[in-house]
Amino acid sequence: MNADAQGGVETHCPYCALQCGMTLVPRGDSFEVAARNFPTNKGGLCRKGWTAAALLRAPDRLTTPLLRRGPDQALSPASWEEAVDYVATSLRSIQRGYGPNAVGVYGGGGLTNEKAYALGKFARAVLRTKNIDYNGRFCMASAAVANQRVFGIDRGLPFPLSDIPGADVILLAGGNPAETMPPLMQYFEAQRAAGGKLIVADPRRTPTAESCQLHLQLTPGSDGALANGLLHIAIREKLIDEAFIAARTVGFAAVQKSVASYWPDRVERITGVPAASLIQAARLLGKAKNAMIISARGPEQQTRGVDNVIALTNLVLALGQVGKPSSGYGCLTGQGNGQGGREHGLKADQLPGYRKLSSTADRAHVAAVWGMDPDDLPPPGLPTMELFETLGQRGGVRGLWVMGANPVVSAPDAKSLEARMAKLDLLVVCDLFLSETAALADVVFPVTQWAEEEGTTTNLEGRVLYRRLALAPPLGVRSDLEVMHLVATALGREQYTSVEPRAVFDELGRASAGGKADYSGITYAKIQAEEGVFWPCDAAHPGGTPRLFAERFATPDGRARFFPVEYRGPAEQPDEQYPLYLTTGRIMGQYQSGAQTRRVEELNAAEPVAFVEVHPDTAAGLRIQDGALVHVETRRGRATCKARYSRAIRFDTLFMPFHYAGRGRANTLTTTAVDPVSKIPEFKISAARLLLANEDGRDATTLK
Ligand SMILES: Nc1nc2c(c(=O)[nH]1)N[C@H]1C(S)=C(S)[C@@H](COP(=O)(O)OP(=O)(O)OC[C@H]3O[C@@H](n4cnc5c(=O)[nH]c(N)nc54)[C@H](O)[C@@H]3O)O[C@H]1N2
Ligand SMILES: Nc1nc2c(c(=O)[nH]1)N[C@H]1C(S)=C(S)[C@@H](COP(=O)(O)OP(=O)(O)OC[C@H]3O[C@@H](n4cnc5c(=O)[nH]c(N)nc54)[C@H](O)[C@@H]3O)O[C@H]1N2
Ligand code: SF4
Ligand SMILES: [Mo]
Repeated sequence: MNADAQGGVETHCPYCALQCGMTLVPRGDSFEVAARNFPTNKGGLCRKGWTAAALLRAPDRLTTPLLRRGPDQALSPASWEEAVDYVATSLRSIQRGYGPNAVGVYGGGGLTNEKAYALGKFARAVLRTKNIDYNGRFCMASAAVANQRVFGIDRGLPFPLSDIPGADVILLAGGNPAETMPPLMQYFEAQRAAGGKLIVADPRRTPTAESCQLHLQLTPGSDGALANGLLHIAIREKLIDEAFIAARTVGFAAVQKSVASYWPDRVERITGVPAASLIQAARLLGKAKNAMIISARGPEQQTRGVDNVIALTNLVLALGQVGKPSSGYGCLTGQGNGQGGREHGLKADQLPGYRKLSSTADRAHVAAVWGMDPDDLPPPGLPTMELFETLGQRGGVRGLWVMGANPVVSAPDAKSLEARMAKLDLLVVCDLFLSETAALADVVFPVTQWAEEEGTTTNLEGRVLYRRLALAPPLGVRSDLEVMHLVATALGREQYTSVEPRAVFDELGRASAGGKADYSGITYAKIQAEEGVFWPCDAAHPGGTPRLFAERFATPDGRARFFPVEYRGPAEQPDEQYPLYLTTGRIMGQYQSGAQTRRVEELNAAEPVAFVEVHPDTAAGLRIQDGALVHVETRRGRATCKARYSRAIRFDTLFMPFHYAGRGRANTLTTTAVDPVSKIPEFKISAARLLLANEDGRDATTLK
């Protein structure tokens, strides 16, 4: 065990992208979480962080591989040898019969950089398949594309959190950090204390919106119109920064033309936000000395996700609010290592260091580090939703390897996904628990978790952090790195794997050297000494890069790009049959698919079951009482849960958290429509109807 002088192990939370510093203090045969004064969370943790040690002693932790020995048989314990052998034989037979791309890999943004890098290499060098993607596709993909197009580089926040309090005005579009990243709120509180103003755009008056000075309660899916409308007003009122536009950007003329038709009355009609509020918001932003725009999943998880973010970057660029302290556009990355995961090879089109699979030079660089012929590297693969479409289909993926995700709960139209998964020849899941996805698998490998291994994560600021090994894993459990090594060995390609996180990190440094996300100057020791290192960090910039874009953008000519964006509504609009908007998202007490937090007693006691948030006036019209059992229906299917009254939501909108499985699963309802470029699904908007569950006699009174 690695313990510091106080008898505790300094590490980071296993959950979200804030990656709060915490100390694990031994207590009996387990640990207790203690606060730690790390520069990001400054001693703060949310309820999930405080209770995270419960994960380490969860009673139903998997400790032996599980194998389904026949199609109609249940999963039952197997030895590591038998399970590895089964997987290798099955992978070989699938690839022999249907080609290398008939095996797919689906990773997770919770995996450390080391594991994410190793998984990308496992897919491309060991399995030689092009088909690898990850759950960040559901999360960060729209902002990632927009950031790359506009600024030439995708780092969630191009500035440190410590920049937030210095901003005079911040527009937070579709984020609810008071529930999703509570310790982050101290930065907004400091901003307010310094006289700053916060504007929140959200269809719900969330706890975050409660703390703001101006709440724009927009119609779901209308973000593009809102941002265009604000720019229209800023131009009309001469609040834009002509000098900045001329010196540091290209393409403004076309954008100016395109927003000409977004006059306030029209935008009020589209967004439902009063014209006076639009004008107030534009003036606040336009007159601020320093202004910031931050987005989260609200505008991003839409079929216009990329356009929505670009409309926001158009606004921030036109105001000249980029490239100086306490200004700029940033996106709040979600998962613990959502940032690092997409940098180091989990994405269908990317190699480590943000290199591109489509670039000959990039392929040559990475192939040299991996010791293979660049021609043997597969081409870019299918993004998640396209990959999921092909599962078990003719010419599609017949064997799927899932590491660090639970798509049966978290993917849209989850019932259809389950049906396709059942047609696979092989489903392998590596997890800590028998998640809903693992329960469908042919083989489940039990793996180590955060505090049982060392490794790095990259937080929402692009700060690379070190997680220490705190305790030995339960007997029978292996690390993700070991699992990949065992299977690679059985396939005769063990040379492409390593079980040692430090060795993997060193190699990642070499593979990323010279790339956009350059980690070559980062070591575990340096991270510990400096409380995290901001990438890019190479020999020439040993101190890392806390703030990007001071002198130039990462585009070839150093200028940021404007792109005209036309508002188009969501893929599915409410109609007579399905008259309400259904939006989905998060609540404080559960994390993601709930695979982890539903196993933490204290969290589950606080938020045990699924619910749908509905305005009491809307509910009254449907004769639905607060707490009644209701059906929420969309064109995909039906979920059953409790109605929860809330005056904080629009009359025309329902909200469901997506953390629950079974009958209350929100993703039974969501649409598979995706953004044409980022391929993110439209989790934030489906057309839905609400009805009392006992009206049709098909309901039950118990909820799963
Ligand atoms: N407690 C908890 N915290 C988490 C997580 C968790 O599961 N639980 N997950 C982590 C992860 S991976 C992520 S990605 C982050 C996500 O963090 P957030 O983005 O803050 O969370 P969400 O609840 O998905 O969505 C934010 C808000 O978008 C609003 N919204 C819905 N539709 C629209 C729309 O059309 N336009 C706009 N502007 N807003 C809209 C919702 O009402 C919601 O309040 O949270 C991280 N932190
Ligand atoms: N309707 C709706 N759906 C959504 C969203 C939404 O807003 N609305 N948001 C989307 C977003 S932003 C995200 S990020 C996704 C998240 O969706 P998922 O990634 O599917 O959700 P998680 O619960 O984080 O799944 C992680 C799994 O990995 C396991 N695990 C944890 N640590 C490790 C490890 O070190 N190794 C391995 N092998 N396994 C590990 C956990 O036990 C868990 O089963 O959901 C998306 N789905
Ligand atoms: S905010 Fe995120 S990182 Fe911090 S304690 Fe909560 S879940 Fe963990
Ligand atoms: Mo996410």
